[in-house]
Amino acid sequence: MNVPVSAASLTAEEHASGMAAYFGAGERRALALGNRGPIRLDGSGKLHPEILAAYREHGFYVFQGAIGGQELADLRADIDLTLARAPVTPESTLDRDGNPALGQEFARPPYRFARPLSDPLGGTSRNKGRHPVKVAEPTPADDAPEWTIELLHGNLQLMDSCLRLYGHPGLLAACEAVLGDDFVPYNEVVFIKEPGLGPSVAWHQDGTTHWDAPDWDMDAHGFNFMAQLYPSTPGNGVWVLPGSHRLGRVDIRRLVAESGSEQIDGAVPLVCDSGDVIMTNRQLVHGSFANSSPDRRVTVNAGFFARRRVLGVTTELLSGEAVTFDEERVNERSRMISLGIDARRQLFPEEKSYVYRPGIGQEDRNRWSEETRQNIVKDYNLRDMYI
Ligand SMILES: O=C(O)CCC(=O)C(=O)O
Repeated sequence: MNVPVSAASLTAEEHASGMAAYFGAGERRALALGNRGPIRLDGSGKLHPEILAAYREHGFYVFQGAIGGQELADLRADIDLTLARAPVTPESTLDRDGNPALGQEFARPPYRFARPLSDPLGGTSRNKGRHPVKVAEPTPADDAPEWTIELLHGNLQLMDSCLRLYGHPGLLAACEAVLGDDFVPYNEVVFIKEPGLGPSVAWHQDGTTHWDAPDWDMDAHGFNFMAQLYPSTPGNGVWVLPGSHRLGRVDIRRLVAESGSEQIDGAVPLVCDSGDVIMTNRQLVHGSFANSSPDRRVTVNAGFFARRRVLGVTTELLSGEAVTFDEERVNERSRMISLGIDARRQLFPEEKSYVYRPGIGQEDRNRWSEETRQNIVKDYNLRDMYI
């Protein structure tokens, strides 16, 4: 059974069984692409050209084992603590133990809630209408909570382990290979898909600014690192249409119509193990289905852009607010990269740190300490950039 678009009143079990054949075929295609392996750098610290070539061809690359045992454990523990301290409902100021919830000290609320197994975006005008088609919303189990947390905003101020991961030398070398050595940040969020609860993120392409630029190219809207704290499976993971990052704006409505359902032909799931990090082009057609599977996914995202695609650019944020990314904003926001590198160096002094070119000579200003936690890290995400 193919799950039809906007299938009404499917149970979670019916949803899962209706997707099973598509999931199996997609996973086989994903594993045959040849775009996964450990981070490989040459003698001068540059990303191996074969990795870059595979990324450019398919629009994503799976860096296997990029996060080691203790680091992975620290990230999981920080996520669990952050979730334990969340408000119990979107309006509440108290956590599940009746204590003041985390996040009220930050200008931007860190928690985003959704109804279990819902599709909050598909077919709506939200996010500048970039999710044109609604996907199936299975009915959650009778004992499901009213709300599930689907997203955390501002990882670098919420969790020190995320700040240290942000300074990962191999990942930053990959970033440099794709975007140049003066790359700049986008944002940092965590996608959470609890089993039987996680909502979908309907098919979309992320970028909304440079599609018609005369110098548009496959890297015009940057990429996200997606660090997987648990295995990413066809049921809980992000799906992408390989190579679609090279096509310009894609007519997603047409793709769905031609495929006969939301099961877009040729798409593959970003399957991988815990501790793997996927570099995913933001121009890929991608999305994730309601998590009717028994498996949790927690993905720590950190996005990056080429500086020239951001500096001096006027655009609209997803909220519709107009913004210009002037030099002060770009430079101040980019200090988080140097801080992440320093935070990592303090915990792993034996590891060779990545050298971020725009931060050279600024090291003393960008030391990670309790002082910089207050005056640089706190509310850093008010300067998030978006194109
Ligand atoms: O992690 C997910 O489920 C969706 C991710 C996504 O759509 C994005 O990062 O743009």
